[in-house]
Amino acid sequence: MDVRLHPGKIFAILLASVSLISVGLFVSRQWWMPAAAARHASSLDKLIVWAMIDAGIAFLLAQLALAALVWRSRVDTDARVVPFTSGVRVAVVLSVLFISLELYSAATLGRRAWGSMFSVPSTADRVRAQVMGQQFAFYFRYPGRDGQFGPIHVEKIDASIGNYFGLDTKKDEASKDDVVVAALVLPVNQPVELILSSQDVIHSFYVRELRIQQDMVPGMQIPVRFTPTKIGKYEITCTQLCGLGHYRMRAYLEVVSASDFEKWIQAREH
Ligand SMILES: [Cu+2]
Repeated sequence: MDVRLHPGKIFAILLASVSLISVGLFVSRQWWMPAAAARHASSLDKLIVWAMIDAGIAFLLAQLALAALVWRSRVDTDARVVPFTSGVRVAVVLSVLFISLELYSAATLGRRAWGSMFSVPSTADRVRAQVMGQQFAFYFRYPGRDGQFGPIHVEKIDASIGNYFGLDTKKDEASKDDVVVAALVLPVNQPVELILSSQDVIHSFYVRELRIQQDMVPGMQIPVRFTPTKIGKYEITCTQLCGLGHYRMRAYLEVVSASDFEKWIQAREH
């Protein structure tokens, strides 16, 4: 008996194994996102899981069908190619149905996830901070005891003296107690509002655990509202290719207890 495998059969086995293993890595969560740490994250995760299941099934079916066809194929010199004309209409109708169903469910789930992030009202009880992006760092400003952000004077922005927000602390009463820092600290389980801007080019504010990724655009003040739910230290990275130093543009978000946050902010307000 000839036990040698035809190269086509080896290819079919390889294709099926690689497909099954790569889907298995996602199903077993070997390749997965870090645990979520914000209230809106569950609706976003649901959307991602749904998209992964949907794409995973389609991927697996297509790859296994291909592997099965390759397995069965023979090298026949006198084989004729048989066109599959009668199947075209069925294939088109099924594709249109499948894609419509996909778009409909993605839009329904997506609308909910989008709403949980961007249709959140700006309430007065939110902890507020401004985030300024510049090549290649993030800076954060809290309004201080008066709850007011002092005005930004663009001509006064000067990183060399640490005036990242262009504040005039001599003239502007509201600027005097503003707290400007290089790390973001937030209290757990309290609604937060961050206002994102940029000094130079487009940057992006990305925290994996918060499931938040928002561009920071020069000339715009973009609000991001969320509630952190887990104490911990999370990396903030710039995910918009913004120049030669893009790779080192990052900062840290520390989510702490309400009392630790009070202590931290009081030590800096003056
Ligand atoms: Cu950047």
